[in-house]
Amino acid sequence: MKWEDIDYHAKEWVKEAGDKIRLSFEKTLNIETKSNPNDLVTNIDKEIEQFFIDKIRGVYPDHKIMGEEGFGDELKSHEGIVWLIDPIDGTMNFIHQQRNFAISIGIYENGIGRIGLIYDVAHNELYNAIRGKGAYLNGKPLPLLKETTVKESIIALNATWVMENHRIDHTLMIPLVRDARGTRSYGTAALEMVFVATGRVDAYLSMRLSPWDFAAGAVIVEELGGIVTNLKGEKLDFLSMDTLFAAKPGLHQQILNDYLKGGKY
Ligand code: 2AM
Ligand code: CA
Repeated sequence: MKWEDIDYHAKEWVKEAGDKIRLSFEKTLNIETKSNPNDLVTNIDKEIEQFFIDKIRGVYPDHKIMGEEGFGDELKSHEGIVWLIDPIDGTMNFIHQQRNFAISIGIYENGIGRIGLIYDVAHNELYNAIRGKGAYLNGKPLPLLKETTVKESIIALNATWVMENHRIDHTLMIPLVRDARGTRSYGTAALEMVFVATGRVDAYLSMRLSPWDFAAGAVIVEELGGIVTNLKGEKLDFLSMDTLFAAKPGLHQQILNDYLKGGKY
């Protein structure tokens, strides 16, 4: 019952937060930069994170919170129940497009993902999974993922990783892009994970993400039989930044063996 109760509250709060974000479209945003001129944050990112923290602390005072905007707790371990919150994933899209962004909430117990919620506010589409109980889009069950191969795949990745960059040897990415049926870039890790979960894309790769970007998506993708690791094929620890590689079964192994092996990530 415990997880159903937490899921019920989380869904109510996510929908309320979505209403607040939709109302903000009518107002002027206050935009600031963080680590670099393209790393953006708005007053809405901060307000929504604070909204979740107030709600969680009111009902679950013993739960811990890791939020992108830093209003949560300083976590050194995943002991107990931890909420990993990105109030707006895809902030640049939120600012420029008012779409292609999402609220992302993963709820973990002792490091194991129990609940994933990703709310595509602009489309009013709520994706959720409770570990072992299936994954859903607006309450409708999503089918399990089927195996596929690179040549039949659409792969989501950012074009910057195929250009010379200081994170990976970009020449490793070129054969993958060439052999795939197509590539796409959406600029929101949470929705790109949801696109893997729904089969709209077959794999998603990123060179640098934070736990709140992929915590919810990992629960949803894994619940449907997809595989989520870093680019080395290792388990994620959900405490530190890492690379990310989510894909359908079969395809995950093929890309790891035939394209990613030997790279430094
Ligand atoms: P954000 O919008 O919540 O910051 C864009 O390709 C994706 O990468 C988005 O999910 C974005 O999340 C994330 N992202 C952007 N800048 C980042 C950074 N400096 N560190 C980690 N993730 C980042
Ligand atoms: Ca964010």
